[in-house]
Formats: sequence, structure tokens, C-alpha cells
Amino acid sequence: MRSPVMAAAAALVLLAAAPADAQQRRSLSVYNWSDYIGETTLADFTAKTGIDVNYDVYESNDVLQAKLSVGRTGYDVVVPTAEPFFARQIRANLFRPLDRSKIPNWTNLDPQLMALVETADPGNRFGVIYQWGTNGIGYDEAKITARMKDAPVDSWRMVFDPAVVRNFADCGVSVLNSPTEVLPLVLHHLGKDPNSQSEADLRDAQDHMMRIRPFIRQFRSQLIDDLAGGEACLVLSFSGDVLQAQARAAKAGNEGIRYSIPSEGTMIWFDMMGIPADAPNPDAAHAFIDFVLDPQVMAGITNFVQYGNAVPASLPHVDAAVRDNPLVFPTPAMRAKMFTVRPASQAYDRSRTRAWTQITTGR
Ligand code: SPD
Repeated sequence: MRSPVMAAAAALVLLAAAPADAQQRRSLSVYNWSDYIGETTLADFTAKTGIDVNYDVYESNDVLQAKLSVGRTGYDVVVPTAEPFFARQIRANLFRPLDRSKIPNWTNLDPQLMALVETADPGNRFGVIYQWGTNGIGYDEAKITARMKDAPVDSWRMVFDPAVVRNFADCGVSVLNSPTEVLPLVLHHLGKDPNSQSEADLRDAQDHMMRIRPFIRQFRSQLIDDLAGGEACLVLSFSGDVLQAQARAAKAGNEGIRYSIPSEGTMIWFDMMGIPADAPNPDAAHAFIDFVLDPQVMAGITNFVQYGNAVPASLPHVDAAVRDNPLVFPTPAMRAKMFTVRPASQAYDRSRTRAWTQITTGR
């Protein structure tokens, strides 16, 4: 008969011999935009670090904002857009400062791009650029030209001119469902400051949207399948999402999906990886951020999602078709006409959200 001491010792020996897996596995929860990660990024991270990843997705900053402001999301890494969202969330103490000693790949970041996002995150204390892109026009060329031979496909008139957009109502026009994605573009189209906080300008933008409202079939933030699958022939969406729609449609035999950055200029944005203040696994979060900033890992993401990144050393690993595409990495001349959406006052935000509800419900 074994003594209790011997039994305990035997149990300890057994535990020590158990594979690491059977002991406690580390885990990480990531909340990211949909269609915004490489095909093997998460599996590669787990293989390298032994950290399991719970991965959830959202479709707009508004959804992420709502969760973060309630708190206790359980997420360790989230990906808000630098302006106006991350800027506001940092001020509301929703993020923890990053520990750069745990992110050796920080040195891979492009200092010029990181300087640009300091308007949202002074000193780059809370976030690193994940991917960046533009808002623009996605369309199915055959359907568009069948309805309007000389359609102004490189102009915001495609969506915002009622005389133009009405031509495409029957084949499906979809627009991102977010006031901060769309209303600054309407202001810009009307020749106003996209960052205007004037209530009168907002009313003009709302009135204008009501004029094109009858021609819009859907307000949705996930438009890849709509465009690729033929539910929409014209969308106002994100650059990489349209380019992913292009790739999906091509696989199904339609080579005619296009993205255009309107010649009048557009919104450019930077999505940031950050760690919520109450993240349960901050060490794993730092490990994930470091992993993503590895040039080959970052190239794998950019190749798949077709957005720009801020790791120059990734570029030799990025497919030439993506790297040399000015719709992914716009030229300096194109960049010169782009703007970011800065944080607005709470009062203006409320008015803008109210206006948006009225626009999308058509009332
Ligand atoms: N499917 C990924 C879309 C990423 C869009 N990010 C933010 C846009 C902010 N204007």
C-alpha cells in the first residue's frame, strides 16, 4: 500500500511528464475587422508561440466603439481606426500603453507613417499601424457600362450625383453603413471641409444624401460578397475590400470588378492594433503585435487583404501585383488629395449619428 506522500510524489512526476499542451495553454482574444487577416496568420502565430487565438470580427468602428465603451470586452488586441476612433478611445483611457521592450519588431515600423498617426496617439504610446487604406468606389464594369457608357467611374459623381447614380439603382448600389465613413465624403463632394463641424453643413450633407437615397439598395459595412456575388454593381467601400471582391469574382469567372479612388480625392485611414486597458492577457497581446510586425507575416496579411502596411521590410515579400498597385499604395500625387477624419465634439457626433439614422431609415 502506498503512503499519501508517495501518491502525491507520483502525481507530481506524472504532471511533470505531461506534454505542455495538457498543462495550461496560453490564450489570446483578438477582435478585428472582418476579412482583415492573412490566410495562415493565426495558425502560424499559434504554431510559433503555443498561444491559442480566439478570433472575432466586427464590421465597423461603431460596433467596436460600443463594446469598448461598455468595458470588460475580454479582448486582448483590437483594431480601431486611428482617427477619429482610437484618438477618442485613448483619451477615454480605454487602452494600455504598449511595452516596447516586448515588441522587438517595433523597429520595423515606418517612422514617417507612425509620425502621421501621432495626431491620434501622441508619442505612439498606445498603438501600432496594422493596415491602412482608402474609401472609394467599387463597381462591376460590365453592368455599369451597359447602363451608362461614359459613366464617370473615377469620380464621386458615381455615387453622389443623383443623375448618375440613378442609372445603377436596378443593379444594386450599396454604401458603407457608418456616418464617419460616408458623411465626410459627402461634405467633400459638396466642396465643404470634410471635417466641418457646422450643423448647417451637416444638414446640407443630409439633404444631399436624401436625394440619392432612393437609388441606394443597402447600407452595409461588409460589401465584399455583395459586389463579388452580383448583389451590388456599385459600392462605396474600403479599398482592400473591393480588391478582395475583385479576386473572389475573378475566381468565379467575372474579371470585371474594379476599384477607383475618385480623382477629387478621398479619405485615407490607418487602423491601429492596441491593447484594451482591461485586457486579460497583455503578455500574449504584446507577443501577437510583435508577431504581426514581422516582415514576412505582415506581407502574408497584405497579400491576402490588399491593404497597405507600415512595415517597409515586408514589401520585398509582397506580390508585385499588390505592391505596385497604386490603388493599394497610392502615389504621392494621389495622397496629396487625401484627408483623414478628425475627432469631432460630442455634440456634433450626436447630430451626425442622428442624421445618419434618418438617412439610412429614409425618414
Ligand atoms: N475588411 C476590413 C476593412 C477595414 C476598414 N478599416 C477602417 C476604415 C476606416 N475608414
